[in-house]
Amino acid sequence: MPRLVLLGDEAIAQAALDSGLSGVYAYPGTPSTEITEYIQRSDRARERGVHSNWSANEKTAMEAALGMSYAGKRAMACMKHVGLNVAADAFVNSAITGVNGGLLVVVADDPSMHSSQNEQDSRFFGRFAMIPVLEPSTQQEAYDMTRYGFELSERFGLPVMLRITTRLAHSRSVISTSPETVENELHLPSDLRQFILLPALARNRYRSLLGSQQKLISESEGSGNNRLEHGTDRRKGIIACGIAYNYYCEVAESAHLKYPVIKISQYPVPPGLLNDFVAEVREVLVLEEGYPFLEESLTGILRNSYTVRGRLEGSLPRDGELNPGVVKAALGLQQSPVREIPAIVKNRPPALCKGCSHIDMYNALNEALGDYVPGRVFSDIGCYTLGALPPYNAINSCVDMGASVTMAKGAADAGLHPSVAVIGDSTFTHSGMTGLLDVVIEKTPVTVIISDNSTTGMTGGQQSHATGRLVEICRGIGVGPEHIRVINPLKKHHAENTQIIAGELEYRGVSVIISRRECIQTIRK
Ligand SMILES: Cc1ncc(C[n+]2csc(CCOP(=O)(O)OP(=O)(O)O)c2C)c(N)n1
Repeated sequence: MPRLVLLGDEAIAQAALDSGLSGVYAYPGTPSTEITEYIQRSDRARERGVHSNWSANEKTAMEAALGMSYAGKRAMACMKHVGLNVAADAFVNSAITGVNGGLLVVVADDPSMHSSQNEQDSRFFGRFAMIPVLEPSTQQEAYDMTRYGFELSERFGLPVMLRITTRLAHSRSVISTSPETVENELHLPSDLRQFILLPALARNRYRSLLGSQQKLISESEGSGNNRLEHGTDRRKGIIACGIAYNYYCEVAESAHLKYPVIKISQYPVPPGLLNDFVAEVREVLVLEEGYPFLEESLTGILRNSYTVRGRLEGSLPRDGELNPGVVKAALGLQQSPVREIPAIVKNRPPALCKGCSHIDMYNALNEALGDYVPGRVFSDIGCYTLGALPPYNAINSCVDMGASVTMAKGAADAGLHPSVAVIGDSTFTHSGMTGLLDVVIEKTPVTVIISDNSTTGMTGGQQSHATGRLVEICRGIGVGPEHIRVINPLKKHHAENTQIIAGELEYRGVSVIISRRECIQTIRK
C-alpha cells in the first residue's frame, strides 16, 4: 500500500476515501478546511462521484451527512469547533436517531484561538451527545482512527466524533495507508421509523442510546486506542490524551522519564483502566489539549485520596495550546532556553490586503457615519472583521457568524439609530439571512451592508453560496427593492458610495447595501 506525506486533515480525508466514503459535507473553518479540499482535489473521489461540494453552514452539512447515512452510505461532516455550535441541534439528535451508513463527525478544535473566537473543547459535546469520541495523537492515528470510526459507527449504529486540534490538523507526517473498502450500496434503515423523533419514538431511541453506554465503555476499555504503558518510576503516573501524548513522548525520551503512562484516545473514558492505573502510582498528571475534561472527571467534587495534577489544579496553564515546553514545566523539568527569534522575523498584526474591497467599503461607511456618535456598527466574522483595527476602527462587535444582523436589530429595538450590520457574503448565507427575515418581518430600522467579495475569503477563497444571488435573496426575504442598493467599492466611486450609504443610514426602515467587488486574492488565483 502507498505511503503518503499528509497533513493530519489530509490523512483523515484519505482514510475516509479509503473507507468507502460516499459524501463529505462541510462548511470551511480553520483548522478543518483542508479535509474537504483534499477530497475536492482527489481524482479517485471524482471517479467515484463522492459528494464534496461546500454546504451553506455546519447545520446543513451535519443534516445532509445524516441523510446520506439514512440512505445507507458512509458520510462525513467536517467543521471547526465553533461550527459544532451551529450544527449542535442536528448533532445531538443524530445520537438519538442513530445512523444507518457509517457517520463520522470530524471537529477541529483551535486551542490558543489561532483563528477562532474561543477555544471550546468538543469532547464535551461528544459526551453530551453520548457518542464515542476518538482523539488521535499522530497523523497516522488520524488515518487509522478515521477508518476505525466508520466501522465503529456502523457496529453501534451511532455517529462517531473524531476530535483533532490545530497542530495535528496542520502538520505533516508519513502515513501508511490500508486497502480501500468499497462504498456501501444504497439501503434504507431496517426500521423506517428510526429517524422520526416524535416523543413516543424518541423515548425508545433515547433508552437504546442509554443502553449502549456500557457497551461503549467496554469498547473503550478493550480498544488499542487506550493503552497502558508500564513504567518503573511510580512516583507519578501520566494520563495523556490525544496530541498531548505526543508531547509527553518527546519530553520523556529526552529526559529519560520512566513514569507509567496511560494514553487516552477513545471516549467514553475507560474507568477500569484508569482505576487500576491510579491505584499503582502516587500522583497523577493529566495532559490534555483543551479544557480539563478528563482531570475534572477524575477529581469530581469530593476530596480524593490521591493527587491529580493538571490544567484545573494549576500544574499546566488553564488556557492555550500545550507544547513540549509546557509539558516539561509540569513535570518539574527545566525548560530549554527559548531560541532567539531572528530580527528579520517581525511580528505583523493581520491586515486587510492592499486593494481589498472591504477597505473602500469601510472608508465610505466611516465617512457616511460622519457626525453620528460612534459605537453603532455590528460586524460579523470574516476578513472584514479586520475593520476593527486602525486605521478603520470601524466596527463594534464580532461574536458569532450571523450575529451582526440580529445584534443590529436588538440595538435598533432598543432605540439606536442608525444601527448598522456589516456582514460578508458567505456569512450572510451561512446564518445572516435568517436574521434579516426577523428584521423584515418587524420592519426594524437597520442598515445591513453585505460586503460581497464573491468568495469565502477568510478561509482561503472557497466558493460562496451567495455569489450572484444576493439581490434576489434580499428581495425574496422581503426587503423593498428601492432599499436594496448595489455599490462598487472603488476609490473612484467613494463620493457616490458615501452618499448612498448616508442616505440609507437616515432611512428609518430596512435597507441592504450590497458592496460588491471581487476579492483581489481570488482574482489573482
Ligand atoms: C461557525 C463558524 N464557522 C466557520 C467559521 C470560519 N470562518 C470565519 S469567517 C468565515 C467566512 C468568511 O467569508 P465571508 O463572510 O464571505 O467574508 P470574507 O472573509 O470573504 O471577507 C468562515 C468560514 C467560523 N468562524 N465560525
